[in-house]
Amino acid sequence: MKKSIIIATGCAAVVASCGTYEAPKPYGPVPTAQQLEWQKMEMNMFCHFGPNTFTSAEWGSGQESVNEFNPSDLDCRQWTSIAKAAGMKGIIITAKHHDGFCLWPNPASRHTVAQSAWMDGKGDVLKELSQACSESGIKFGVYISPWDRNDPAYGTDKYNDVYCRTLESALGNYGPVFEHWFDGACGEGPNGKIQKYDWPLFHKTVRALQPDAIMFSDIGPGCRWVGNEKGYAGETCWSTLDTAGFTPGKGAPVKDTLACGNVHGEAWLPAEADVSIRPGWFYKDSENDKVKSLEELLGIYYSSVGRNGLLLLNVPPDKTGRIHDIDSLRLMEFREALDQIFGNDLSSGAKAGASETRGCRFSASNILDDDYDSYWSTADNVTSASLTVKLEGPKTFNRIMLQEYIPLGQRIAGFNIEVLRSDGSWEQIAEGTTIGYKRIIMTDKVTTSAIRINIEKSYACPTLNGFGLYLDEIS
Ligand code: FUL
Repeated sequence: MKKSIIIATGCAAVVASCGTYEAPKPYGPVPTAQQLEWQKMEMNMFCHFGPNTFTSAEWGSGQESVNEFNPSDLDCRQWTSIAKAAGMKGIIITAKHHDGFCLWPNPASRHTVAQSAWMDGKGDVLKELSQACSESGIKFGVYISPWDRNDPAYGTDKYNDVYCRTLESALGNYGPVFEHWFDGACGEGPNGKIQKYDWPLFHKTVRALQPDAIMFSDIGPGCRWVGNEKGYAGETCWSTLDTAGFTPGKGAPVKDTLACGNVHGEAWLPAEADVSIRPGWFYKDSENDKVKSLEELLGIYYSSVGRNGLLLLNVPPDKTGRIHDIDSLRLMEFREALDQIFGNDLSSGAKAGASETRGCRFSASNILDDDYDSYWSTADNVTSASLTVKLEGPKTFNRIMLQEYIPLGQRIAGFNIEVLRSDGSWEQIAEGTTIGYKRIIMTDKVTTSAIRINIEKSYACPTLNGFGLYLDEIS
């Protein structure tokens, strides 16, 4: 009894001495609950599939016969089990690419699976895939190209309504859609005319049908294109972007801005890095020997997920309607490598301390636990500070992972990292600008028993909620 009283008294003293600070106020734009959930997905699979799979085109003309699309052995469960085994959390399918062919029986079009000979016109890829997704816990998303090289109304006001009826059919009948992909491409239709897209109407239509869907385009409104199709975000990567005066497509911000975002940008629009595992977006026999190597995939991972982006990796099904063995084997190697690298956090058992702390609720040790919502922070007027992580003993690593607590906004704009040398001095091994949801810093192999993170510049009191040290001996 006495013992417990003493312990209780001791605890009270600690609470009193370490302050009772409130959580920091959000800084600038912050993610919605849906954007946060989306960012935590980290890696999703893109599936380009359609008439181009059979004609080997990248951009179909829209004049293809509906019978070109004829997978001999469509197996969407194979796609979802490969995605799952690879650690992907969602799949986005090109339900309609620029050629206009719809992979589902879209009543707003005469150029769909329903008019084709495939499964006697009774096939429906969206039905198959959405079911396979819900069975396996993979989220289902759609790409529906506004550019349509087949629809006779394209290039007239009427087409905006046709496109909205297409959205209604695809988004209204297959359960929850986590992401809707608006391709910004806007070329000529079958009549040589170019469409003026009614973006506000398109957004309103998606929002009404799928209130939680993240809308992708060059400028959102849910997430932004990263500005290249190679799978890398800027080394500086703000999740905020200025969108006023811009449109998706030709009116988008310049590519560098899309890669880096805008510091103090007005909207929370995190970067999505789309890249294909093959040279093209659609499957081609001729590219079977050009599937990206494990090293290339790891490089893409570090430059996308490791730079505050989300990776959307395209793995196009082949003419049978299955993902080719070459691609799936490469994905399994990729997963194995990620598990090998990131399955062993060399900071486990470490102890963290900080030069500045916002009371014990926000102590440095919060960066070492597995709770996403526990984080380290400083008092409001403090915008630079150092965290020291003392390892269980000397450890050898070459990857350092940092996470900023983005529910309160992105704040950190400059940091460096030092390691403790055996003579007791500190040596700087890396420096950077932004952190965001996740930042993986690549260094040479280093052996040390302590590491120091110096936050040099932050637009409000800094926050960090995750930290890890890893050894990559593969890439
Ligand atoms: C681009 C398209 O033109 C490509 O064909 C592909 O779908 C890529 C993901 O987006 O804008």
